[in-house]
Amino acid sequence: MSRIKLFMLVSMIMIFLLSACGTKPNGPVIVRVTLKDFAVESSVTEFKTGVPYHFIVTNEGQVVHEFMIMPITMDSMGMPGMSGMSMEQRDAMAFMMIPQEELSAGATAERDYTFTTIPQGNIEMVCTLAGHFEAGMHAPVTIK
Ligand SMILES: [Cu+2]
Repeated sequence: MSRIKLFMLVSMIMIFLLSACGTKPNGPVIVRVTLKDFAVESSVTEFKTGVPYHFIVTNEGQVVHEFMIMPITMDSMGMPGMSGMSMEQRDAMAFMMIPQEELSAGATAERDYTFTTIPQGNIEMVCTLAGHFEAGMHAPVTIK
């Protein structure tokens, strides 16, 4: 093999290896969530099971918030049926949560989460700190 051909072969292998490095598998889907006094807004509201999501949650409010994705059942008064529940019980129901310790005013917290099952019923992004849900901090999502 001539030097030129060897050089070309090596070059082609290098180019192949470099381009192979450039084609990374798709990363997680970015979900930007904004918490306000008192609302929850999300760039994604329709989720699919098996897809990795990267949640970037920012508290743009003046007070501390938390972030949870959980099933919500409303009672006959249109209030969330979790008034009798302890914080531990609510946490156990949640698919994912970012506690208030990480979401003081102005803070941003991040989590990776992949839905594995299609839940029954009404699923919402919520903040369940006292009075916040009732003030408007809940937004329905769908999981397919
Ligand atoms: Cu809140």
